[in-house]
Parts: sequence; C-alpha cells; structure tokens
Amino acid sequence: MRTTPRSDRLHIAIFGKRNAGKSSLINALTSQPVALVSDVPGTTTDPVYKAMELLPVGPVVFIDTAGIDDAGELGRLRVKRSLSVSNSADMALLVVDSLTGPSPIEQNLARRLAARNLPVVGVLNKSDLVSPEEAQELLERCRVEIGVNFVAVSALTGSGIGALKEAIIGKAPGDWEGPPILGDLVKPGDLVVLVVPIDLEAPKGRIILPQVQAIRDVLDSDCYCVMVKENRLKDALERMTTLPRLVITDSQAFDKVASQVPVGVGLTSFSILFARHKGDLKTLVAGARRIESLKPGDSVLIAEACTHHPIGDDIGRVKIPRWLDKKVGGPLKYTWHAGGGFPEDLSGFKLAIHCGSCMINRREMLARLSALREAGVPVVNYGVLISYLHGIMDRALAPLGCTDGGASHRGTEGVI
Ligand SMILES: Nc1nc2c(ncn2[C@@H]2O[C@H](COP(=O)(O)OP(=O)(O)OP(=O)(O)O)[C@@H](O)[C@H]2O)c(=O)[nH]1
Ligand code: SF4
Ligand SMILES: [Mg+2]
Repeated sequence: MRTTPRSDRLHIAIFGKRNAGKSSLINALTSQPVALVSDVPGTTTDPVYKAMELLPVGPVVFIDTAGIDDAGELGRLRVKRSLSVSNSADMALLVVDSLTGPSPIEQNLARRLAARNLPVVGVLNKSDLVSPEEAQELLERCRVEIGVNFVAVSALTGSGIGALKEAIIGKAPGDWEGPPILGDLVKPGDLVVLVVPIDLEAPKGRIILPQVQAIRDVLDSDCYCVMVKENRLKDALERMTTLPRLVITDSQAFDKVASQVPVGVGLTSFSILFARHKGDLKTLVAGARRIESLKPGDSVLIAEACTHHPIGDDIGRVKIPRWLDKKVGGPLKYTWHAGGGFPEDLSGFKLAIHCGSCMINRREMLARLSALREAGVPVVNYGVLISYLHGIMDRALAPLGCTDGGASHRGTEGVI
C-alpha cells in the first residue's frame, strides 16, 4: 500500500498559528521526523506532504502548512499558500496552542473550512504545559469559540495522539474516493479489454498510472483483463470465444477502436472513466456541448494539473487547439495553465478545457470545477472533448449510463 498514488490518498491538512506545533504534530502522528521543528515562528514556509497508513481509514497523506497568522508581504503569500491547501484537502486538523488558547484567527479559519464542507478535528496541543484542569477548561473554550470538538494532545510527549487518530478516523469522510473507476460497470467473470497505444507519448518501459489503476480495478472486480496495442485489437477480438463486457481505450485511438469493436459491446475511454471517478462527468459533458457556440477569437483556458514536459504533437499545446480551430472555423485565443494553483481571474473565458487530472485528487478537481462554475465558465476535459470532436461521445458515455458527457491527457503519467 506504500505505493498508493498520492492523488488516491485521503488528504489531511494541518492548520494553525505559527509555533502552535503543527510540524511537531505531523512528526508525532507519523512517528517520524518528517517536518522541521523549531521554536522560531515561521519555520514551515511551504506545504510538506507525508504519506502513511492510518488504519482503518487506509492510505492518507498529512500536509503540514505555514502558520495562518504569518505577517509581512512574504508572510501573506505563505498564508495564501497554506489556505490553498484546503482545495485539495479532504479533512483538516486545526491546531491551537494551550499556552495562547483560541483566538479569532482560528475562528475565521474554522468558518472558511466549514464553508468548504471540510470535516475539522480540533487539536489542543502542548497540553503538557498546562494542568489537567486548565486543559479541560481550554478544551471547552475551544469547542464553544471555534465550533468544533477538540482533542488535547502533546506532540512532545505523545500523550493524546492515539485519541487524536481515533477522532480523525471518526471524522474521515466516507465518500472521499468518489465513484469506482469501473467496478460498478462489470460483474465477476466479465472480460475487459484495455487498448493502449505505445507511441512517442508513452513513457519508456512502463504503463501509465490510470491504466495501472484500471487493471487493479478489473482484478478487484474478479474480471479477466486483456491488454493490447490498438493494432492488435482486431486480432484479439477474433480470437475471443466470448465478447468482452467492456473495451476501454486511450481517447486518441477512440476512432480506430470504435470501428473495430462490435456494436453492443460497451466501449469507453480511460479519460471518461477517470472524469467520472475524479470529477463531475455531467458538468464536463455539458461543457462539451458548449463548443458549438464558440466563435473565432473567443478566449479558451487550457489547464493541466501537472507540468509534464510537452512532446512534439502535445495534446494540450498542439492537437486540441488544431482540432478546435478547425471546428470553430478560425483561431481561438488560448491561455495555458500548468501545475498547482488555478488562475484567479477566470472572467472572459468562453470555455475551459482540463486535462485528465491524474496527478490531483478528486476534491481538488471538484474545487477547480466549482471555481469555473462560479465564474460562469463551461468546462470540458481532454477525453470528453476528444470523444465529442470525433462524434463518439454518446457511444463512450453509454456504458456509464450517462448520455450527457467527459476524458484526460496522457503526459508522463496521465490519461488521454
Ligand atoms: N512543550 C511542548 N512543546 C511543543 C509541543 N509541540 C511543539 N512544541 C514546541 O513548539 C515549538 C514550535 O513547534 P513546531 O512544530 O515547529 O510548530 P509549527 O506550528 O510547525 O511552527 P511554524 O512552522 O513556525 O508555523 C518547538 O519548539 C516545539 O518543540 C508540545 O506538545 N509540547
Ligand atoms: S492528465 Fe496529463 S497533464 Fe493532467 S495531471 Fe495527468 S499527466 Fe499531468
Ligand atoms: Mg512548522
């Protein structure tokens, strides 16, 4: 389980004022000196990620952040960065120092987290520095003033860490994983065919993450898995004595694959499966349908969740703009965004096109979709867009029981 991709782990962010003991807490929770601790306020400047197993929740990643009371120009930037972690967090720990007690800073933060529907566990740290009676009073004050239940701990001595883990387990959202990749579309004994082109964009000597995850889901579903390159599909289908329940292809080979898979056999793409698993398929399908109203000169945002190195005919930089300009009948105005964060000013975009988001978790993808929705910008992803432009979106959505539209890009790790 140590190799569970980070994007599939429950993300638990640790927030609090400088010196509250956030880094000490992450070390106590993981029993490892992963984060830098010192009595100088402002020691942690950038988010620090530490993956571990937290049974029975499973694989989690703790995120240590800079203090939310940091001052000065640089301090404000650090606070902004810390708060942006809440976009990808599935739950939060809010740390209060026993020596200072709760303040409006933690109250405001708790309100912000509640507005994002993030479950919060309060942590009253440094309880070794106050008497048990004072700790009890502080716990009650924190609960009343901040509005969440608190657990008293000492990151230094380890007291209360077990109780904190239990509180985390009790508060962990049950639905953080989202729908399965394909487990609900097959039944035990079914045959599933995965079509994987091995081209220039395929990483050397290995199979990309979404394909590996799909294989694992096939096995978890007690199904058989056949994996072929697109030029072997016809031959493979002819050799089969039973038709497959589902054929899943890389989006870029969809056209060719669709012409070889018998009508009646479910056909979809990795990107569409991951669009559903990671995001909101209906929103992405609705975004695809908005392509019809685009006009030459309209502004389009192309967002990729990681900064993979673009190769030759890169999907986001070259292919999609080429296909879209052709469809619209003239050049559109493109803005590219790659990696973490998200553009703050989304006004003016007529459409956003997102990659398959294999490197970010579901909550972060949903946060991006919600920022676009609030700005009134329709959004589609690579896979849904490709299936739409090739006129095969409805066929690709049919196995998912969805006729309102979605897919991803394959960089060094992703899907197309
Ligand atoms: N006595 C006691 N000291 C603690 C405890 N937790 C942390 N400290 C001390 O408090 C100081 C700050 O701890 P950090 O873990 O660096 O605090 P932080 O919240 O990460 O601080 P920044 O990164 O600066 O925001 C260090 O000197 C720690 O040794 C605790 O439970 N008890
Ligand atoms: S789909 Fe491509 S760009 Fe997006 S996160 Fe995955 S590898 Fe990066
Ligand atoms: Mg720190």
